[in-house]
Amino acid sequence: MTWDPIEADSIDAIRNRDADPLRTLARGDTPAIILRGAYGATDCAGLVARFLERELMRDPTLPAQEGDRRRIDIGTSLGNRGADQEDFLEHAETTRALFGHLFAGLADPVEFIYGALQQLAGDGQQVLTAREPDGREYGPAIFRIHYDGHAYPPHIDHVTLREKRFNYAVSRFEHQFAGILCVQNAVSTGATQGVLHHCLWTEQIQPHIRAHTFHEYAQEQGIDRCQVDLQAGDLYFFNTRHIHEVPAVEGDDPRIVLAIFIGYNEGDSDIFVWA
Ligand SMILES: O=C(O)CCC(=O)C(=O)O
Ligand SMILES: [Fe+2]
Repeated sequence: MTWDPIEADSIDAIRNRDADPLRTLARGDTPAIILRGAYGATDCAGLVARFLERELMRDPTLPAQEGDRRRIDIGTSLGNRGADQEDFLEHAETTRALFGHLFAGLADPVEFIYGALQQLAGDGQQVLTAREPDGREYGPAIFRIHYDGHAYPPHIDHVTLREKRFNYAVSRFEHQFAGILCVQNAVSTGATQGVLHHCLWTEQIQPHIRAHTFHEYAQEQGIDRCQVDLQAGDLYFFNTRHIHEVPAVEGDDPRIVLAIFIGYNEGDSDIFVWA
């Protein structure tokens, strides 16, 4: 069976091809669901201008300084902040407050990404921001700004399998997905694009991840890969248990995405979203 993305320019077209695309993603039968050109290019440019205006990102046209970070986050990352749950939930509150006014005058990209996911899920499941039993919510989504030289080497994302965070409500989900809206891509050399490997993580794979030898392993094993070429306004979803990577950003245009993580169980009434 070939391993191809489910790709279209509307959710209806995606669901005509696959009536239950999130289940297909959970089962690993497709590398990605790709929605093309769904968020406006003008709004993408508007977001970048807004981040610069509010000094939420470093202006890439200014000379680089010693110690500049290669990745800037606008939002609250469970992966980075989850070690202290109190601090994480407090930080998430500031992100929600920021997102309450950051998009004024633009199409709300967080609402957009939640809406797309809800449409993919259909009526049987409700998409909502992840929350603890006491009702406190996680950060709803995160902008990530990646500058020249930033790369994600082959890895997975999973709250329990990788991060071993059993003290969060999202640990009940068997499957974790990511949703990535491309707000701006690096200059179009085509080099900086996400790659998904047709290989679900297991304990046996971990030594190759740790030793940075996954590429050799994948070649030996003849593992398929799927490169997802994105332009501003494209949105893709993938199962983060598939080994994946993003090669280094090249050039002065940072790669900017809006990212969410998604907790999914077949037949569960809720789909939880966080960052
Ligand atoms: O930016 C992407 O396309 C994927 C990023 C990623 O793998 C991650 O944030 O864990
Ligand atoms: Fe990832």
